[in-house]
Amino acid sequence: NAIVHHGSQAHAQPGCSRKMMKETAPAAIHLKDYAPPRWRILSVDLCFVLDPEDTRVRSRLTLVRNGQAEAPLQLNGQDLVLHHIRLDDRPLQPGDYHLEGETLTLHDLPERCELSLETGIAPAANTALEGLYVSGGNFCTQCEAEGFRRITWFLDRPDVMAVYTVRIEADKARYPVLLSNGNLTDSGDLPEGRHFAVWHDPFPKPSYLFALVAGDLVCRRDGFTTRTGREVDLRIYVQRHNLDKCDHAMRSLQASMGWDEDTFGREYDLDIYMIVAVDDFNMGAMENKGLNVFNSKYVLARPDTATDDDFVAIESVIAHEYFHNWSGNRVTCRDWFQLSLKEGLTVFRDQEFTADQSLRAVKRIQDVQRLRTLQFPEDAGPMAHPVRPQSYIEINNFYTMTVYEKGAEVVRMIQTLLGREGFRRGLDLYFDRHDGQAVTTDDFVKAMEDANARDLSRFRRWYDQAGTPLLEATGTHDPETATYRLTVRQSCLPTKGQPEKLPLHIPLVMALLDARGREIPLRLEGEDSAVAGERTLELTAPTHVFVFQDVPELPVPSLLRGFSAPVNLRFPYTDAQLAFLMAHDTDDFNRWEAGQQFALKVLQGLIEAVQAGQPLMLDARFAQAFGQVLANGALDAALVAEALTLPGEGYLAEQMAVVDVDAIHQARQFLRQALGAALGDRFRAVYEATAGAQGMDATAMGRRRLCNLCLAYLCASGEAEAVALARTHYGSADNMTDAMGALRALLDCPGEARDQALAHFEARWRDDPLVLDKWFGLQAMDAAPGALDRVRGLMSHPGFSIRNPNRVRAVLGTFAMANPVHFHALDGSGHGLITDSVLELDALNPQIAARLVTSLSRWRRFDEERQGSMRRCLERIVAHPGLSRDVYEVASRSLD
Ligand code: 0A1
Ligand code: ZN
Repeated sequence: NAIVHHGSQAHAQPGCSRKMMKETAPAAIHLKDYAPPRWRILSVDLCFVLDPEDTRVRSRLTLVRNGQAEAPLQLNGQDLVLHHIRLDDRPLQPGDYHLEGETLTLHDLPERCELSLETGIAPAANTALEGLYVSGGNFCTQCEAEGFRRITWFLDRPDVMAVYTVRIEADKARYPVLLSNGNLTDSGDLPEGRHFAVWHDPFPKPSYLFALVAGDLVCRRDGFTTRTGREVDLRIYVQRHNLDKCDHAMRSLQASMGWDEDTFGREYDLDIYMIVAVDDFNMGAMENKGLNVFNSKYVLARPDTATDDDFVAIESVIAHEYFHNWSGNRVTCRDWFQLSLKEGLTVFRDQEFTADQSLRAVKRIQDVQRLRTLQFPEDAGPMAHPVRPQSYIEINNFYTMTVYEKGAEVVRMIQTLLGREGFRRGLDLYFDRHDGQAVTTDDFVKAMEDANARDLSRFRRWYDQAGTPLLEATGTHDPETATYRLTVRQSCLPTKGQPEKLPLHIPLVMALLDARGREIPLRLEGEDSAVAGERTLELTAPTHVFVFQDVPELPVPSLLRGFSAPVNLRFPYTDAQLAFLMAHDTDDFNRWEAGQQFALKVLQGLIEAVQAGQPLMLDARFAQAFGQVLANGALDAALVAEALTLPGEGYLAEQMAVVDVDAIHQARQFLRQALGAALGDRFRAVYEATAGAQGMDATAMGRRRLCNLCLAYLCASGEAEAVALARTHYGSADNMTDAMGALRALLDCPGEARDQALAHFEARWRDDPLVLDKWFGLQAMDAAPGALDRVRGLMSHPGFSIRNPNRVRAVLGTFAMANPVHFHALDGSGHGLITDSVLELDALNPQIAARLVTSLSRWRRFDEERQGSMRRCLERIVAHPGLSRDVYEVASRSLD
């Protein structure tokens, strides 16, 4: 790196911190204000001289003007100390540039020039975990969305793409491994026990994909031969004591690479692919080109330390980051409003991958549960925003369920409308047309249209309209004419800033079932011949009437099969029809859904009974339908387990006008206990039949899931025998899934068995932070009295640290999101604990603090007392001096 220093004249100026000045509310950024960059950066040479307290970053940028001659160059920077600056060969003095707040401005530059900078940063003091920071004594980076500006001055926006060459210098003993994106081109020793490495990434990329890692790491190596015969070197870097927990991640990576070739024709493009696991990470993982950085939770797994769900989650996150190499890196986002361009598409891709590795229907059920319990509430609350938001204050707040999960649903609907082949054609055209570009969601839809000669103009509204649409369907049968009239009406409640909602283009996959559960061939009025099986109705208007011909008797409609659109569906099914669909629907997803809707009706009745002080009774027809599923040996165990899982308390809360956390909890606990008692023998029999499954394949995982579910129902019944069984289950568990299954079941059974198991678990795993998180989480969600003290106790456990995002999520996140009865305690103590923690955390890590605030944002959904308590907490947060933009945005939006 050829930057010349001008020694003692260094003019150090700390950049403005991102904390707000008290009187200025931070400004929002709007999509409508997007303008192309006025400068481009062709190449970047970086040199890092690493030191935890004072790292020096020298950069040389090759700049070219892009447009108007007068336009100044304005670089972004945050918390940087500027030591030197040179333009071409000329050192600049403070009068030659303008440094204000987070912008460095230079006027009157030539068309093309080289700008050299030296900045100083303090990675060890970086608790926000954005930019360059230290985790476990090692250096790592996180640059998405706007972390690169915490490393050096730059045009830190995704539509500025440059070729990077990175030199890293560090102490060799402390940091033997030096990594960055692309290929290693040089390395060697330096005086005084230091060494260096030079990495070059030939693919132009936005700064958010930059990565650097330096530390004392070991790697698990393997390879992959691409379909064109290129050998790719695969490496997973971890701390030495974790080397025996990388096999599953490596296999997942290889499977992902093969799947993307087979399914979408996408081949990897560099000679090396590296993954680094770090313990302190705000999100799940990051797709930096050729050098993914992962939260260690999504890498490390051994059957005795990770549950089956962990194994599946690791496989899916590894796949997600790998798939980003095309959907995100080769074709990236023009601006951050387009975030779903890469995230919605990549989530869709990873969902499909997981569906192909296991049981498709089970994967679909789990994805829909996730969407309903996390995205629907977001879309119905004060943080509601379209898949493509119109404005934001802090982009980090928009890595949301809406951008990710609803965004994936939007992509899935395109596939449903175009068919798999049509979708593949569209995707091929998209990658072909936009390779190496930074584009918009419109460009994506356009490629889909062009490759299929289809008009998706009304469909585009999915990107711009917030809120979950409601479909209200009714059916009438006319025996005289043998016709069935299906009427479907769509609507959507207003959301903030969008009082009027326009009709959307919605694919409604459906079938009509006869009395024996067979699909009736479908012929609509005006059509010549009937088509067997299901079909996709396209809704584009507020109301549609579909008249099906040759329907001799009243059918049972199976609607929204496979959850073909992210909507709420209402159809006036009778209990008998729901029981029929539970047993006979030919669509696996809808068979599950019928059970959920039946359970929902039953639970709603119980909630009303609790509220009215009436005795609670088990619905016999529901118990019978439930028992039949349990007895159905033809079904896959994983599917049975899904069918026997009652809707969660959060989903139930969504269905109520005023949320009553206590009544919901009591009703659901009653139903679990009553089912456990009524069907005890069957649960016991299925428990015995599924116990002891070996291996990590989908079948074994399904059996363990069902086995542990049976155990939980048996324990819910409260019988002493069941508690003994759970104790044995825990004692003999040779894998984490069964150990956790037993603990979870015992959680409902206060007593010695439970206390002993929890204590044993803590003693066994206190030195493994990822495993200890499970123990933290279990107790944080415990609904037994005294939760607040328990949570405080967990926060003073030696394994807890408020600086580590995983620990915060395990204790505080779980308490706020999965312990409604105590989080919403009437005395406001739960709200208060979270509020205190938010403020403490905000000074350290604004991103994580802001996530926690969302638990308070839907205060209007509760009774007056709880509303008051939550609102006062939000007001206390907003009034707090020195608040971050992140927390300010969530808290203030929640209040207005
Ligand atoms: N792009 C990553 C997620 C991610 C986003 C932001 C981060 O820091 C603010 C970190 C990771 C993904 O989708 O996997
Ligand atoms: Zn992603």
